[in-house]
Amino acid sequence: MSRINLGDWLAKDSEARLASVILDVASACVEISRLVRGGALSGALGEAGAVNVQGETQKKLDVLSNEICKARLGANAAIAAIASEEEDHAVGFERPDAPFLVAFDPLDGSSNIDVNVTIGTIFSVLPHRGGEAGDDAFLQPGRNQLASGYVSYGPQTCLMLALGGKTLQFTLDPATETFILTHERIVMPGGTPMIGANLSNLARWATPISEAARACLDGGTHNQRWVGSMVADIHRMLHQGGVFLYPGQVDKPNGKLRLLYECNPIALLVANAGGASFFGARRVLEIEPETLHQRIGFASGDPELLTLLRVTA
Ligand code: AHM
Ligand code: MG
Repeated sequence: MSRINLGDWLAKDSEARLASVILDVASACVEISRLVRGGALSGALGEAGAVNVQGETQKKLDVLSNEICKARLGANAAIAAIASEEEDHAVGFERPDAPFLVAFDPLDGSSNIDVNVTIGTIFSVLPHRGGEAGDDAFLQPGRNQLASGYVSYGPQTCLMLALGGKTLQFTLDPATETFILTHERIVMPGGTPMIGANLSNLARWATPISEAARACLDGGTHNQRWVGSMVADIHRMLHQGGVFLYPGQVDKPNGKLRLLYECNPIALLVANAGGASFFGARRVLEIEPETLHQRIGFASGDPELLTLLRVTA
């Protein structure tokens, strides 16, 4: 089998500077994957002793992953600024003419770090229109994304990439630490009766969706899966179908997940694979963001199952 690595694949038909951004994200993720693989031996487990802007206790791996991404992307002259779940504000690099902004969650699924369960890095590449690249520069709808994706650190380390209307998968070859193309086009299978959701929240979801989900699950027609790392739950869904739900709830009307660096990048991957993503009646990729760390309720996946679950009602 002939093997195509990420660099060669991007060199074929991507703009060179955008390709360099994706390659730098990928190489930051290779570095993070080494820490993840080493676990306690890397000294990367446990709490960092700090709290981020969202009021969440940071793990050591959250902080280390953020530093790795920031250093790697800050060295790329095509990037004007980055925004991270772990930074209060956008971090600009004083390059007003650089064409790209990158928003990321350096380590998604933090609650799974210390228990050896799949975690990931999520990223979104946006255009930079010139001038100062502060928080406001990132407040663009997800449809503007030039590329997005995630790397999941699981039994295999996989890069899912949304680019040029397609969702592709690359798998990290542990021997050479290069990402090799393994799935040229991901298409979500339809008709899978699978709901990915934290059902301990179901009683607090809005009525139409909670009733519809309860009917599916109590009726025995649908199955439920929940890893608790969005990258892992989405990875299952992209390959096997179904839906992923983290909707708004009575006590959290805007849900938990962040629009700019969690939901938008996933929504583009899912759209390219034939799915759809909503926050209530709004299509996620059309939402005009108001703040950098804005949260939204998120329902994503097989359009028919989303309709059955009345996510837009
Ligand atoms: P994080 O970025 O702090 O890790 O939070 C996001 C994660 C998602 O990966 C996952 O879908 C969700 O939080 C799980 O939340 P819960 O623990 O409420 O099930
Ligand atoms: Mg996250």
